[in-house]
Amino acid sequence: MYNQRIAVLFYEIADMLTLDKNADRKFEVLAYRKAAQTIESLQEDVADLYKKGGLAELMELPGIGKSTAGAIEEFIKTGKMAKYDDLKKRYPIDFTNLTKIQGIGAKSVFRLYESLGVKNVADLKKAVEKHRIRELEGFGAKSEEEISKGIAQFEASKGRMLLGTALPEAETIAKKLQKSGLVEKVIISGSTRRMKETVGDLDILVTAKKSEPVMEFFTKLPEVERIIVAGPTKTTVLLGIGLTCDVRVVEDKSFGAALQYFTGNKDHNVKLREIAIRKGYKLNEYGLFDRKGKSVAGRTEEEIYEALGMDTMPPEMREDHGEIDIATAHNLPKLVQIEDIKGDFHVHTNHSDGDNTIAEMADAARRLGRSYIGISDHSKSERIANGMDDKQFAKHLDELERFQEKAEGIKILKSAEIDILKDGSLDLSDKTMDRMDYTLGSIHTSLSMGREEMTKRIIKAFETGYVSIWAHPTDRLINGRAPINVDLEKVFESAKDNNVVMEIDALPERLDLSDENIFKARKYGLKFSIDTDSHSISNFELLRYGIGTARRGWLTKSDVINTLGYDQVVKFFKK
Ligand code: DGT
Ligand code: CA
Ligand code: CA
Ligand code: ZN
Repeated sequence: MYNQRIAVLFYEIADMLTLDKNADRKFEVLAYRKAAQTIESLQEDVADLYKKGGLAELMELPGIGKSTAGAIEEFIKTGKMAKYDDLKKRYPIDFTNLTKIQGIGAKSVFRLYESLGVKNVADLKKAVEKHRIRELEGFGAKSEEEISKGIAQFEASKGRMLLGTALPEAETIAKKLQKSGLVEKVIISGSTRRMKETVGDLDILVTAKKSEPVMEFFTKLPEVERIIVAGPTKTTVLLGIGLTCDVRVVEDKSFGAALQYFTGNKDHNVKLREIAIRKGYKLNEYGLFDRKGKSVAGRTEEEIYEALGMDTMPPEMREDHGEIDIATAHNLPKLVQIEDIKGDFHVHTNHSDGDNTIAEMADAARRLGRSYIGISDHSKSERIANGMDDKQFAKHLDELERFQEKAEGIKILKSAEIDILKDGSLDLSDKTMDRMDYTLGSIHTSLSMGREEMTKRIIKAFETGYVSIWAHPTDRLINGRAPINVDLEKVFESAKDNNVVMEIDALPERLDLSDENIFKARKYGLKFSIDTDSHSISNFELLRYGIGTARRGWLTKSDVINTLGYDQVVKFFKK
């Protein structure tokens, strides 16, 4: 899939354009950034769209204009983008990685380049170590420290890619293998199948009569940058998106065993193997064997788990968090599924920082089978997101009410994403909030506040009684920004007392609450909402990442309020 590679180039073009001091290229910068966002969140391969309808089809996408569509076409046809190459010659800087470091934006990259010659993360690290950054105007010791922390975080996360990038790529490759006619079964295993928020490498399993032609076909795919190890049963390549991918060809009679082996995380597998040994078996990726070496199971995963005396747990649970015990007791929970979801509580429109109108968002949600959405545009403190004040909200809510009356096939709930201010108060008046069906409370500013103060701030907001859902709770960005420092246990307790629902924001870079935190929050008996935080019509598709995360936290249908019908939801929030 080309999407991620194109998005990265567009982001860099935008960054490089900001550095052009001879001309005002603000609009061009915006155009490339917008286009990058669109391509990045697109679930369909842009090459497929292009094949379908050429440039015109590309220009149908939100934020894609003539020049960005042209650049996409050029990249699909030639694997190059002249505009990028030209700019790169002028600015030989590793923007992609430098801007991943917390505290560093495009502007500071340029300043660091001009004044200290910093071209990449290694240069930056040296500059920090020599304390060169604190001497720079506008930086100071504090930002040097922050950058130093950012570098450490960057290094710790290196090499792991967002599930939202890895999964569509894996699916594209799996689909192409399937279509080749050279394979029988194809399945994505490993952490991707477990829906882990980041993925170290892709693991694809296939069954085939002959393995050589499969590997030949696989290594020649346009997604592949170079071969790392080519073997008849296992081939490893580096993909153009910067992730490695293993393809293994297995025999049909071992398919289940291989799938089990390459799905469960290591600890889950180790435990399972111990249980097999206790039962007098041997378990490996080829099957489950008795003492004489005779195969007892192997064709399917279910066969293997059953022979070991347990039910088969969903892949998302296979992390050795106690799932083996409850599967043995035949007590597995029935996890929430995407089909259970009836609505979305976190949706932005062009009334704040979304791309689309209320009607367009409602229509897109309806087409995906949602029966209601809550429109939750930003409050005034979010100036960069065009947040609205009380007066503007009064008009906005009027408009939502008018829309509510005429909307067909979908119900609209009135809401807002309201900033929880530094002191724990909320960014809109009670009168404005009283008109809403429910509210989202979010932290967007003063993120580096100390633990105690932050905990108090959030609890104070909950105690106003005006926060229905705590949106993207820890405000982390995976591989980008650390979570806020907060005593979650205390906050969960307060949420329980004040009937605050915990959000699972489905955006792949957020997935917040995380699987781990959901696991903790669940023990307080809290309710959850799985929301897409959609800023454009294509974002609704990202729901599956929120579902995967919820399932990794073992949530069931009754834990999740989006599984309620519209009438039940209205009743729920009235309480
Ligand atoms: P990743 O790639 O770091 O995101 O995580 P995984 O879980 O995909 O790990 P990976 O690719 O190293 O291995 C794929 C699967 O193979 C993994 O889910 C569990 C299994 N596996 C890997 N190493 C071992 C091992 O040493 N023993 C056992 N029993 N299983 C292993
Ligand atoms: Ca893997
Ligand atoms: Ca692997
Ligand atoms: Zn937000």
